[in-house]
Amino acid sequence: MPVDLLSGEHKQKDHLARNPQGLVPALSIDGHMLTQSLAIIEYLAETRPDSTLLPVDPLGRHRVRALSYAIAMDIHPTCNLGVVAHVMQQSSHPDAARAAWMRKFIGEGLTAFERLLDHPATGDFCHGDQPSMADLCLVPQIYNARRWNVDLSASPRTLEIADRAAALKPFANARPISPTKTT
Ligand SMILES: N[C@@H](CCC(=O)N[C@@H](CS)C(=O)NCC(=O)O)C(=O)O
Repeated sequence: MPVDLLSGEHKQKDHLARNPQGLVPALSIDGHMLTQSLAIIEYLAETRPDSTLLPVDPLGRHRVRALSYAIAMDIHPTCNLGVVAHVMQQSSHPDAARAAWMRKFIGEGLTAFERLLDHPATGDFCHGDQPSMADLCLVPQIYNARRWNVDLSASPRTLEIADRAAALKPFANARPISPTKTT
């Protein structure tokens, strides 16, 4: 079910019962409430082995995890709602501080990601020709980069792959309901 971050719904009792961290996502599946996106995706990969979320070979699994972590652990946490709200509080020009912060961390992170994609295993998607966990991490990060007008000119391959993935129905179904200008 959708959780409205802008109205603070994720910090309300109902959502805290789903995830005591007060963060999204939380997934109710197989009779359990699961949190932490990467852990959720790994659970899905393990319990739905026909999915292409993680490759079968150890080196491929490492690469998909490394690409995923580059976004979910290195870029995303610096641009989260609570972090950026704190940055804004420290500045006398909060909107400008937020925009500069987003451009720096998302821009630098995606420039490095483009270099990671310069690899023989990159295909139509981040790893090979099927969407994997890495594409699941990439699509929302590109969505966020565009919201903040991050200069993506150094990341053409990243953008091409993200747009290809975003056009697939499951990705389209997962788009945020109401894009708004907050973190
Ligand atoms: N490591 C967590 C991060 C979750 C997270 O930070 N989600 C964001 C939305 S993408 C959120 O709930 N932000 C609300 C806030 O920072 O208050 C995961 O991957 O699930």
